[in-house]
Amino acid sequence: MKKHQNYFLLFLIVFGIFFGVAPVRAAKLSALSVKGTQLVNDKGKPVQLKGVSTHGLSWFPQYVNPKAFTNIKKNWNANAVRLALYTSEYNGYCTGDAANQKALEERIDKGIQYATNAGLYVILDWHILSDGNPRTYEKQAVRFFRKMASKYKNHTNILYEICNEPNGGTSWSTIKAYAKKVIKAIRSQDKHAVILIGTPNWSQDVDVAAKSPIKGYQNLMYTLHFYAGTHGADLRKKAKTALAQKLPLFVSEFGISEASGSGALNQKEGKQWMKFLKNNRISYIGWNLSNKEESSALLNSSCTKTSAWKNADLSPWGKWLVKQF
Ligand code: IDC
Repeated sequence: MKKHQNYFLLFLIVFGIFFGVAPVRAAKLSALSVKGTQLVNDKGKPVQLKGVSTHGLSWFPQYVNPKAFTNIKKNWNANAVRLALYTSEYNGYCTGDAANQKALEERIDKGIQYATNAGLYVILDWHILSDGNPRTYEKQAVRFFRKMASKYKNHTNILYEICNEPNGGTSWSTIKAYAKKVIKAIRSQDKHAVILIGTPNWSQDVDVAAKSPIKGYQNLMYTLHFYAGTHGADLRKKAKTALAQKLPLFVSEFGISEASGSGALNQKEGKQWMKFLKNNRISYIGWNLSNKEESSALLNSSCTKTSAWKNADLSPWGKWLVKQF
């Protein structure tokens, strides 16, 4: 080989290292697990996830983009994003046609990719709501989560939330029967990922779940949802009861508006909740990343930007939440 060819080869190698092997990609996040009631990293240190939830992926797809997710991490200082996949409402995963289902899965794939590149944990949320009983679409859930867990078993940054908010009087034993099937499907592919389980009465009755938690699996947590405009000390009491019984809690959705997603913000009650979450190092995810005209939207309804938000683009709730991160 001639000398100038050697130099050229050397140039290629150095160029390759700088631009190919080491692109601007976030380091792999620590795998999470559950120790007692606490979420911990791979060194056993407590971890508190803090982040935002998308609105329904069918409703507001525009916010699933790389710059938005980088903004969440870098400008807002959050470390997690929740992808809300409605099952029933508004082109839901289980009520829309096959093309809609495919589009939603592609959006999830992109969302996971963008979150991973941004260095965020990502919660894949099976957002049951008007379909109050998770068993309504149990078969679809089992198939969906098995597929996702198989695809993403090598990711260390994914948490599976298997039923947003059971309601309509669905009992804890019914939810448990559902959860066992879905957990089994996930564990057939991924032995470790943290799984979040919804609780009765719109994920409020954690005290009921605490009396009879799911046995035989590691890394399970139970969800507690609150809206400070509606829920206060009474609901915190349920949470305290559950913690005292060693039930691991995760606040995968909350707001300080009323539970309707609208109405006045209650910042005072919101502060009480944040104190409680901080003291107990409970992870929390704020609802919702959109500019919908409702007080639980994080962006002003006049803001049409889908990333690079200035403080003035945030709604009063958005400003409040970002200060907590
Ligand atoms: C609300 C949205 C609203 C949408 C509605 C659909 O904010 O724009 O029209 O869902 O039915 C929840 C649910 C969450 C709700 C939210 C506010 O998980 O889907 O979002 N909320 O009502 N539980 C308690 C409150």
